[in-house]
Amino acid sequence: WGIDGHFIICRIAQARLSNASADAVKQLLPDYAENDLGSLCSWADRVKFRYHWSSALHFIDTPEKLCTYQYSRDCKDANGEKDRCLAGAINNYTNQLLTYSSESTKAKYNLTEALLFLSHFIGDIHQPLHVGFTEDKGGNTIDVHWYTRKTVLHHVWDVSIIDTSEERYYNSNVENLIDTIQQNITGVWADQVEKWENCNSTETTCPNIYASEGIKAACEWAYKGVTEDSVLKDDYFISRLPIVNLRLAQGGVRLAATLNRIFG
Ligand code: DCM
Ligand code: DCM
Ligand code: DCM
Ligand code: ZN
Ligand code: ZN
Repeated sequence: WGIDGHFIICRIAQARLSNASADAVKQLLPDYAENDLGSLCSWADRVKFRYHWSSALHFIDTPEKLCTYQYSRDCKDANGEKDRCLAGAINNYTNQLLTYSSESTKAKYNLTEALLFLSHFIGDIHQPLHVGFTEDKGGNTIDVHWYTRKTVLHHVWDVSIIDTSEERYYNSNVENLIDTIQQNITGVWADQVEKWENCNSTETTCPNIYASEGIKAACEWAYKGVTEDSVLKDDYFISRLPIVNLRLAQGGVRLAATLNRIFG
């Protein structure tokens, strides 16, 4: 996602925190963030160049056309480096944050950075093309037109669909889009939310579930009907926007659920 996608997910999440985790997040955020997790939700993108090792943690590559994800195949030894992918990073930073209440182990980690990485990566794993195909780098090598503008398919899903939605329906105001998603979470999606939150297990977070949904959505919605130099306009926008809104909602709900399990 771009800045707005991450901002939306962190804002939705922070409003759903338990008292204990709201407190922990407040303690971990730097003062200049003024207790707004959304304002630092894109921090992980800004440090890609400073922390070179982190750039491979923003995505998962899966084999062309299979439309499936498997941790052992796609992350465990990705690029010859153990667990160096988006799902491995989510597990890693979740484990780091679990040391928060233990004075003896928390000093090993920078838990402010761990919170900012985790908040960003639970967002990214809900962008379908961050769990795309190796061969096209999650849609980065597929040239398309978004209406009249030249771009790549990956960017359409990171940024363009959200931007066009904000311009067309929300008076170019991201807060209005957040309000609508929050209304849907307590409205039309209310009976699914508990299922989104749970991990089907005793795990603190479940990136493998999020990633499996992601590659499925990438095949069914993002890649579908798109070829090199496709012109994407209203047909694509109108049919894909509900998927983008759903993934933003799930990202926010699951970030909150994960933080609530971490901090109790
Ligand atoms: N790291 C991470 N997530 C992973 C693997 C590594 O955040 N899945 C981070 C933790 C270290 C940093 O990479 O702070 C540098 O690791 P290394 O020294 O192994 O390059
Ligand atoms: N790390 C982790 N999970 C991973 C990979 C790395 O928690 N999947 C952590 C362990 C160390 C740091 O990153 O704190 C350095 O990683 P490594 O020891 O793999 O170089
Ligand atoms: N990306 C991805 N899959 C890849 C490579 C990159 O999803 N195999 C993502 C990371 C960034 C965007 O695409 O969000 C652009 O990547 P970069 O800046 O590395 O070109
Ligand atoms: Zn991206
Ligand atoms: Zn990212």
